[in-house]
Amino acid sequence: MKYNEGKKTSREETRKVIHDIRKIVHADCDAFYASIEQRDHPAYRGKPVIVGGDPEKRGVVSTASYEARAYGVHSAQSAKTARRLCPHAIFLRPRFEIYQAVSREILSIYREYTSRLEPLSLDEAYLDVTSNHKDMTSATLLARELKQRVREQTGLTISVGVSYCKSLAKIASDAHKPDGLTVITPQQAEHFLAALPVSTFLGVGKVTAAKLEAHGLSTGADVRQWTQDQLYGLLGKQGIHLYHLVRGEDDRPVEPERKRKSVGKESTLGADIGDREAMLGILEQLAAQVEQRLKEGGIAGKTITLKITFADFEHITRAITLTRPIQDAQAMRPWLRSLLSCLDGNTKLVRLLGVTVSTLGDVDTVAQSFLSQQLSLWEEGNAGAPLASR
Ligand code: TTP
Ligand code: MG
Repeated sequence: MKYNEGKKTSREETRKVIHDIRKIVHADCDAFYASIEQRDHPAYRGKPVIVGGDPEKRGVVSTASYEARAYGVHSAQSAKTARRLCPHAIFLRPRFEIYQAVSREILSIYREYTSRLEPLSLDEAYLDVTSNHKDMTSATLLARELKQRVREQTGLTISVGVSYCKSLAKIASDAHKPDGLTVITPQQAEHFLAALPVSTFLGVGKVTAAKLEAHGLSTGADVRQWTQDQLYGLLGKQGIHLYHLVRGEDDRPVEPERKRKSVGKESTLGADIGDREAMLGILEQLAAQVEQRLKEGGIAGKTITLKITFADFEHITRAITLTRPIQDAQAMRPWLRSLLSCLDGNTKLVRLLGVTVSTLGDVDTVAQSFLSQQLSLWEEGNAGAPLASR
């Protein structure tokens, strides 16, 4: 008997099954930097707040509170224009470290629900909650709970979209900002997509939108009138993507962050240094930050790379691959000390240091492979071997 005989599984059928089973959430913080500033400075609440560069020095707006947006202020606008539009706004420089810390806090709330989590930026992420750690069958209730948890723990509001694919979940989270919760079911998708302007669709920037509009295609419904061949003729491969997107067909999986290849942290030192112990102290701080990010991602790595940039901007990297993956900064310490010995006999001052961990694996997988006696898989490394230059 031939494989699949009598059981045709076309691409269309596969898609339909995916529609039926996937539950994708897209979560996006509202006016992220500005909301954090309003949270931390009660006097700014309810007022127009603009976070970004200096209006006197050709600065650019990073973001604006919704109160400032009412005056036409928006991201990527020149700060000077923003000040003209809203002269009484409170202008603030960004505090990136605070925003990063809040982002980590929010991601760890999301991680309580699913490990299939794909952060897109500091304030935006996809979650595949088809199956989830809380065994919740309603993605809508899950989304409501997420919003509540984020608000209680961080004092911020998020807008959440729920659907069966990434592009619709993202469109949904944008539909009722701020503090929105929008669900688009497979049945509602066609109606929802029909009314959308073409510029809403993934990959349609200003140039493509202008091309489409020149042919009378301004909405999803208009684009649906065209065949694949016609759209291909106009936009090439992108036309094929658009053909599927306007039909709500998007199979892209949520790519968990553990698929990343490395986790690293580097720091340009306040002053160039030559003292080995001082360097080790800085490397330990960097390793602690790497440890935190590895732990957040539930990953560990076998290769440790040290990066050094000298005062004359020459830079070198030295790496070592261990037999087992590690996650703890403390465990990295002796290896970092050993890697630093590449400086023996070198008198040049150092201006930048970095630590990267790569050859990553899932901590669960690592644990399981130990349990199932498959240690040999991890024994291919060359711990103790001469340092490899890269
Ligand atoms: P966004 O999510 O695009 O914007 P936002 O969170 O400020 O507002 P909302 O989602 O409610 O529309 O970006 C997240 C943060 O990224 C934003 O707070 C500041 C930063 N950012 C920039 O620095 N420059 C930019 O051009 C954009 C778009 C964002
Ligand atoms: Mg946002």
